[in-house]
Amino acid sequence: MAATSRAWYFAARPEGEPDLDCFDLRDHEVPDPDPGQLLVEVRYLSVDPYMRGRMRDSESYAEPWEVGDVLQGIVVGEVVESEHDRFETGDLVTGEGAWAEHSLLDAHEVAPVDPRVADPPAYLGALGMPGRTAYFGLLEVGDPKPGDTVVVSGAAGAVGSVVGQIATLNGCHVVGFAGSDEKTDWLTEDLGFDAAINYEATDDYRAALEDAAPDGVDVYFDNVGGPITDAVFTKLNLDASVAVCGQIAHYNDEEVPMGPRKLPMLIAPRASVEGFLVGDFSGRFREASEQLAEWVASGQIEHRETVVEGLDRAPEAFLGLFAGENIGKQVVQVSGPDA
Ligand code: NAP
Ligand code: FER
Repeated sequence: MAATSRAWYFAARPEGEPDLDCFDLRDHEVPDPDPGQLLVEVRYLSVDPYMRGRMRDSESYAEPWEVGDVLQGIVVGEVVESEHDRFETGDLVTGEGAWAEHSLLDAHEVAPVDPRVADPPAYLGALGMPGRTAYFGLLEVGDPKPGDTVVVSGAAGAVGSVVGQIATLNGCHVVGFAGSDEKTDWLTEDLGFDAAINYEATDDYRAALEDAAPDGVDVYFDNVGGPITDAVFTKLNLDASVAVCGQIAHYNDEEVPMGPRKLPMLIAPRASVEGFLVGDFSGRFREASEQLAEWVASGQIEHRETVVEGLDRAPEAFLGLFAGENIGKQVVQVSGPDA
């Protein structure tokens, strides 16, 4: 039976900072699932920085949204109708769906959610795409050695908080940049970071880094770009590596900011700077998911989600990413026992 569901539509492309006018909440008809599809009741919806890229009218790693489209994102949901023999009604799954109460998912593209390993929203964070990004970006691109100093920006976010903890497990000296005392306290008191810098409370990032990373920087995991990255570039050690994961400080820019940049700082340390996409490692997702689940189940990696209640607040949750309102992974609870 086809379901009627409220869903968020893309209403207008933003210029600069997006706002609530970019979004429109309407009813839509969800068709019956075709063979190979699952109809799910959405429990949790992920909002992610890359979605800002999908609002642009230009091809990138993610296909642009067209005005009038239902917005897409990774969800955790409960199967209410299955047209695939691997899944049955009542199963919890995660996969690409819609910003909606009900969504059709492709059964070949979903993964099971096991609430015995972690609460379901963790499958959008440490046990989902952000966790895998941290795992491959740090271990394969950054490639730290025990004793190295690893610096991560956006350190209290979904990706950054996992990066720092994996670096700690690898015997590194770990320093994070984040935007509040509550965040830096979480990093040093709960997650085992050696030091954390609240960049909103200091003007001199370079001096703060000299204190936090007295031996210089061997690996920089960059989630943000901008002036934090400029400061880290001045402290790179010989053969340092920079893993460029994200540049959220620039996602709302309409023009590439020009001016004196820090590339000369890469010459003497012979530093390598490498961008990557988590999808580059899709052939190894099972390995990452198993390792992350083991670390989470054993308590070696802590995870945290900031939960905004209600589908109607999804745009607000997305916009909050650019104001640093989340600690850990930002999710929206759409339905469920406690919604
Ligand atoms: P997140 O870190 O959970 O959320 C974004 C955070 O960015 C905010 O909480 C905020 O924290 C910080 N931020 C926002 N504007 C900033 C600015 N102007 N300067 C410094 N920090 C700022 O998001 P996430 O999902 O983990 O993603 C982190 C980064 O990784 C993003 O750039 C994302 O695009 C990227 N990413 C890349 C891949 C890939 O495959 N390459 C995959 C996933 C994510 P503060 O309070 O600290 O400012
Ligand atoms: C992001 C989330 C995902 C991002 C990139 C990706 C640069 C890439 C995903 C893929 O591999 O397709 O925030 O920012």
